[in-house]
Amino acid sequence: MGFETVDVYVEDGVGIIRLQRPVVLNAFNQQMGRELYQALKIVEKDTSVRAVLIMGSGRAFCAGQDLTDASAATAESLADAVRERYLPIITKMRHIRKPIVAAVHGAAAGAGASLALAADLRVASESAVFTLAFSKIGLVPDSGASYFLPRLIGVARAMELVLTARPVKSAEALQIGLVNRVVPDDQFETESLTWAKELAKGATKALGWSKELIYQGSEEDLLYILEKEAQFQDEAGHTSDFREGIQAFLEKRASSFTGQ
Ligand code: T3D
Repeated sequence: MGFETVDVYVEDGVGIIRLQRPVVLNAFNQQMGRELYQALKIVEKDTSVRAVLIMGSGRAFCAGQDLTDASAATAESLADAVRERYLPIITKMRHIRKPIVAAVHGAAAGAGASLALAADLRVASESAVFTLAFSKIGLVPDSGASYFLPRLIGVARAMELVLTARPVKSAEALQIGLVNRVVPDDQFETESLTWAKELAKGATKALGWSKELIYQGSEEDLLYILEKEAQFQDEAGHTSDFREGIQAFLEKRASSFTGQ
């Protein structure tokens, strides 16, 4: 695809988005923010894409805001930068009805950590390090970090990581629920892609609705969610993947889902 700071391509049903500013550990400048958002729109619309994998290039996932860009910013422009650059990306990730995996190797710092937190699932390489780096430069968590972090790891842990900006290695990240899986460095790319490809073979519509239910389930009241579950179950019950799932069960074989 014709982007400079982000690669986007499809492999076996997986829309792979790779951040491409390795010299600065894939730190976000304006262009990368814009191009990442466009890449997300592409994988959302492409019906051949049934799962999304976001990863970095070079030796890191993403070092957050490009601090050479931010140095001249005023408080007012920081507000604009956060609203205009990060808000569309984070909300788009939340609303894409396909599973999104963040594959984190090396550093995930500041808004780079937030980007990983906004994904539905996280796989980390053994040497990955997460840093809620905001307070180190006198800023507050943004790009959804203050929303995602306490929901994933609890308020006390989130508070510590934000107030101290202590780097968290992948073993601890797994133990506290910051990531779902940790894989050896030399298998990182293969394992991440394999997981995304497995997700891409799922009953895509049901997975998309499930994603929405799980997120709303952590925010809305029970009655609202019971009704929403009923509505989505009705829609899921009309998909060919549901018919295939039942047929496969009856025939004692693995399902072959098409995403329809
Ligand atoms: O303006 C707004 O929109 C406000 C929003 C802010 C949201 C945020 O994300 S705030 C947090 C910003 N990020 C950081 O504070 C992290 C800064 N980076 C680091 O602390 C370290 O680089 C790491 C811990 C991530 C990795 O350390 P290390 O030792 O592995 O690598 P390094 O040598 O520090 O970095 C390699 C190069 O990348 C280096 O350039 P050089 O010396 O080789 O020319 C370094 O300057 C550059 N780099 C790393 N992070 C950034 C960066 N350049 C620009 N911006 C960065 N964030």
